[in-house]
Amino acid sequence: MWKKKNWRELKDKVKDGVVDLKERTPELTRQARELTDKARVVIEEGLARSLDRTVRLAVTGFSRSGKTVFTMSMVHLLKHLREQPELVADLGIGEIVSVQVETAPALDSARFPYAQCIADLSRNPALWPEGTRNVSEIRITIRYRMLHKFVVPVGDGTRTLYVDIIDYPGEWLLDLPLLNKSYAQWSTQALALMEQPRRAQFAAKWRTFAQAIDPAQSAAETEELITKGADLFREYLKACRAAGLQFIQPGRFIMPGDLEGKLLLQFFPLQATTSVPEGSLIGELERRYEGYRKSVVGEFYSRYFNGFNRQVVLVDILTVLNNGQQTFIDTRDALQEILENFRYGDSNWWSRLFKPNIDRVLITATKADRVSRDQSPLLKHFLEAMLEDTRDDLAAKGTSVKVRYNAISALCCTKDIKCMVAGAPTSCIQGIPVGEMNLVTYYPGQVPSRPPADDDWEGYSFRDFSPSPGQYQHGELLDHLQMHAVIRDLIGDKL
Ligand SMILES: Nc1nc2c(ncn2[C@@H]2O[C@H](COP(=O)(O)OP(=O)(O)OP(=O)(O)O)[C@@H](O)[C@H]2O)c(=O)[nH]1
Ligand SMILES: [Mg+2]
Repeated sequence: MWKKKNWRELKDKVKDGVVDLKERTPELTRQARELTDKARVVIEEGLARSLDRTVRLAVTGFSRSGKTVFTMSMVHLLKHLREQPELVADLGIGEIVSVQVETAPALDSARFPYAQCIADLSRNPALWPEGTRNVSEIRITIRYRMLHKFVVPVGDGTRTLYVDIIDYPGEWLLDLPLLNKSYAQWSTQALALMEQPRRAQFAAKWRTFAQAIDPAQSAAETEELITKGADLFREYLKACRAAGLQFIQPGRFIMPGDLEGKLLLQFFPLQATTSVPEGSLIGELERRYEGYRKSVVGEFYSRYFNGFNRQVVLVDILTVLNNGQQTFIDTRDALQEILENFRYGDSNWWSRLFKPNIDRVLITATKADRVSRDQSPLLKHFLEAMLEDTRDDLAAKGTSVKVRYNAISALCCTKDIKCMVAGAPTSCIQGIPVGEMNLVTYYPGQVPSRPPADDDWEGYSFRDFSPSPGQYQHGELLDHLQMHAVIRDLIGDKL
């Protein structure tokens, strides 16, 4: 950017004949235009925020819950708003002037790979997006005119709404609660978790290792010991993940992003038996944990997780049911812990500009197309029952927080079909299971409307499906379930 000094130097050079202003004119014009464009964007964004026309959406969900597919679907449906007149009418918009899918709001952050997701989907066979390994952002800018029945519009009546979405590896979500935990608190919780029946088997090696070390021993020459402990702890977390458990902290131990092999990821939980002496092993572990908490977790969350005003919580209920009761308890507890760490409540004019709160939360069961459409209400009821404590907590946090439940499919891979099961006409589904080539028709079983009783957890096996091959090659709209309701709930009131 040009500073006063640059202009002064240029003026002197022109005066001395060193620079021919005519030659420099195109470059100067370009720079002036760039500055004007930047100023316009800053003013427009500020205005949009003060007028409450910015949606910054927190897409909250564990690994494989469906965040990337949800983001792709949301971007796609907003990008093609004009082709969905019933949604436009529902939103009360008179006319869509333009919809732009823009580079990330912050210039130095990666852009969400929307085009790649659509290209993969258009292949034959179609591919799901890969698991997310790093953070990316996307902004959709919608310019529109309202239906003005009684009000005379200002100017040509064009308004702008910004929708910002951030995608990230689900594993990192569980680092959020670490922000409020000391090393001692985290160690106590991590060690208690290891005693749960499902986890104890995976933790055996690490525990044998931990029993043989003295937390008070000198930290000098313990590098090898710390590396070994951290590796064993990582192995334990990976085994938990492979078994479908979700309460996995620290998240970067299993999804390191660009921290692979860094010293910041070399620590493990330990409890002090006596007071911690200077220069002890446990003191060193605490120092590293604090480094991770502040410079990795703190940085990430202050950069990306501030300023949300809307939240969607995605839960893959069907996979939870497949994995059984321990996974259910684990997922529920992990979700509750995470939701405690977002900011909820009223957003007045001032807080909207500087410190927004989340005033709407949509809790959704994802991948509802893995069962027949008539089972969507059951998924919703299950989710309500699973998170009933959370709903009460949210209600206590801010009277104006609106919490809704829903069951969606961001991208439908099946269709409903009636078939005879045990002599009776039954709602079945038809689709291509992941890893297979041909369509199958099958009865997926019944989703319970509440978490089952202790001895009723076995026997669920809801299958995964692939998107229909080549279906989206010619720019067709993505097939979805209830995504219009999601859009209405999350942005409808901001237009
Ligand atoms: N049938 C069906 N499957 C879905 C849908 N959305 C996601 N899936 C499946 O769930 C998998 C995970 O979805 P993603 O969107 O990649 O999950 P994620 O939350 O981004 O996962 P991470 O990037 O690992 O955090 C996909 O590869 C699909 O197999 C859906 O609407 N319907
Ligand atoms: Mg993802």
